[in-house]
Parts: sequence; structure tokens; C-alpha cells
Amino acid sequence: MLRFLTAGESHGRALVVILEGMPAGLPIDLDAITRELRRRQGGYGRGRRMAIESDRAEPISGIRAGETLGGPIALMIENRDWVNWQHTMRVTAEAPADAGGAHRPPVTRPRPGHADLAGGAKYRRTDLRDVLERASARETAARVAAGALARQLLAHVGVRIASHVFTIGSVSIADPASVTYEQAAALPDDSPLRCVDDGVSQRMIDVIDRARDAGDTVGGAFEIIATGVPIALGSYVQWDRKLDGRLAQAMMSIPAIKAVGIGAGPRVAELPGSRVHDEILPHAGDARATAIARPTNNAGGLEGGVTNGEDVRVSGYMKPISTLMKPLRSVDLATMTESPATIERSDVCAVPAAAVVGEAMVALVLADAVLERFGGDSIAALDQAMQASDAELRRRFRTGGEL
Ligand code: EPS
Repeated sequence: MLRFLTAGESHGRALVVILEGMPAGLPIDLDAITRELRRRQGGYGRGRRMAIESDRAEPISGIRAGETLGGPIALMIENRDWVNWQHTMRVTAEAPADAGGAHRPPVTRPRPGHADLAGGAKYRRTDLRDVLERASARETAARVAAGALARQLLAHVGVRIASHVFTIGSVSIADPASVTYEQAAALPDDSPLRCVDDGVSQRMIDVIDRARDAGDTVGGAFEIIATGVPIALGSYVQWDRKLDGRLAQAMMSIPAIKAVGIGAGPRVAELPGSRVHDEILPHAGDARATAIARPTNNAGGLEGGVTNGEDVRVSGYMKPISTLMKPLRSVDLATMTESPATIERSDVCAVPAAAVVGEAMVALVLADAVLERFGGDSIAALDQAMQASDAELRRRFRTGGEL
């Protein structure tokens, strides 16, 4: 229903995203897109590139007089750094006479952990810059712009999304599962770590400082919490319709993510069923149509690949950035001799930024699932379908009628 494609190299002219499937008639707040882009640029441990960029998405199509039209929405984010790369990143075979920036030598020493080696083999590129420019996490700016639009659709139907970082290297908060949506949402946009515990944040900063001083990098983990998610999104009837699977793929596609958890995640393997499964209790005071309460949410809002009305909780585990200032051993592919890996300007830690990208990816998947369930050529049609569904749920669950 909702799909998107991005284009752009890290040091090319711009990033572009086309988002298709947004219903017509949704008012769009362009400043909210800029705000999300700024959140992605922040976080303690980012490199010098983020001081150069001031990301802003320019709408090219699909929006008129402040509202979506139903057609593809194209957004462009200019790379400010491009002026310094015009020579290296030129489109034409020969560099124009006025091209800015130095001509950089080919990259031939792949970084362990990056796409350099495998990408060069796949696309038969000898200058690995041809790989790393597209494999760069810079591309996630375009996803965040698309995600900012998906969030506006979700906000219209009462779904809100926040994130928090719970691990940096060896430092973790005590009980990530106890962090509420409200706590995560209350984190200021310029929070250095996006961690809800100030004492732990300070220790996380120390870990990042130590890594930087050692010429090393550090990873971590974060969790996305979506609240107000309607019951019955996704389906259990076919493998590719399971919403937990779709969320996992979206999260795993974020650069450097090596594991994904839903709700209690890997901990479910260690605990007995009596401590994993979330009991189902009647709760007439609950404002939701189902009038049901779950005292715990180890399932992360998903049972059988279908939303159960609880908060959707998805965590992502990020490896350390693969550009090390004290490089690991590699091979110079030009001579096939051992040589230290390439050093590119990079970040020491980008976990807080990855959390913002995670929010965008979860927003895109949930918005897609909402449109799949309720239809959505227009906002008016979506509203009607959602109201009808709510009325039906109330009839069934509130009166104890047949299911
Ligand atoms: C990034 C931009 C990049 C890197 C980082 C993410 O900019 P540059 O390469 O010019 O410094 O800072 O990308 C990586 C660490 C990577 O390995 O791809 C961004 O906009 O997020």
C-alpha cells in the first residue's frame, strides 16, 4: 500500500525519496519533517559531517496547498558537502573546469564490517568509493524524511512513536522493558544519548569518549515504542503478512543493525511460558474498544504477527561503526598485499541517530499496515473505515457478544 524508494550518494548532489500510497487530503507539516531530520543528525559520538549538513527536505511533488494529493510525494535533501566533492563525484566522464573539491584517489583497502569488499565484488568496481557512497548511512536521511510523512498519517489515526537508547557498549539501563512511551517521548530532541536515565547517560558518554581516544568505535541498542496502535493490523495467515516479520525486516535494513527484538526479544528463550506470556484480563475502564487489559507486554504488542492493541515495541542492536581511526587489518585490492583498512571521516557512535531512523522505519511499516487494513485513497475514506471498525469492536467486546 505504502512504498518508498530512495536515491542518492553520500557525497553526491542530493538524496531523493519517493513515497507512494499516502491517502489524499492529509494536511502536511513541512517543519515536522525538518525536525525529524535534525533529530537524526544529533547524538553524542557523531562525526564532523553533521556539522556541515543542516538537512532540509524540499517537496517536489504530491503536495498542494498544504495537503497530500494521493500521488507520489517526492522529497529532495541537498548534500551541502557536495561542493567539496564535485570533482570526485562528478557525473560526467571529465570533470567540469569549475568543479569544486580535490580529486580523491581510489579507495582500494576495504574496511572490515563495511559493504566495501562484498559490494566491490558484486558490482565489479575497483574504486570502492563507488560502493561506499551508496552504502553510507547518509541514505537514512531520506528514510527519515519519508518516515516523517508516515508519522503524520499515523498521528491522524492516533498512533504516536518514540524511541530510547538502552545500551551503549558495555553500559545498559537496568530494565529497558519498564520504559514507557511517555518517558521516551519526553526525551528532548537534542538529548545526547536518547537514554531515559541521566546517570547511565553519563556512563555511556564515557564509553564513547574512551572509544574515540582509542581510535575505536562502539555500538549499542535502542527500542522503538509505538502507542495507540489499532488492534488487528497484519495477519497470521501467510509468512509475508506477519507484521512482526515486516517490522524486523524494516529494522534490519538500517545500516549496522545485526539483531532485532520484538517485545522481550531474545529473553523469551530463557524464561518459562508463565513468565513470558501476557495474561488477558477484562477491563471495562479501558478506553479502547476491546475493554481488555494486559498486565505485561512481553509480546511487544504482537501475537501471531497481528497487533493486539498494546504498545508495539521493537528493539534494534547496532554493531560499532566500521570505519576505525586505528584501522583493522585488510588487503589492498590494487596489490593484494596486507594493508590497514581505509580511513574515512566517520562517527564514533551513531546509536542515538539509528534510533531516530528506527522510528521512521517503524512508522512506514505501521502506516502501511493501517492502510492495508482500512483502505486509504483518501483521509475521509480512512476515517470512515476506522470508525466502522471501532464500532464493530465495541459491539463485540464491550457486550461480550460472539466473536
Ligand atoms: C552519515 C554521513 C556520513 C557518515 C556516516 C553517516 O558522512 P561522511 O562519510 O561524509 O562523514 O558520517 O556514515 C557512516 C558512518 C558509514 O559508515 O556509512 C549520515 O548522514 O548519517
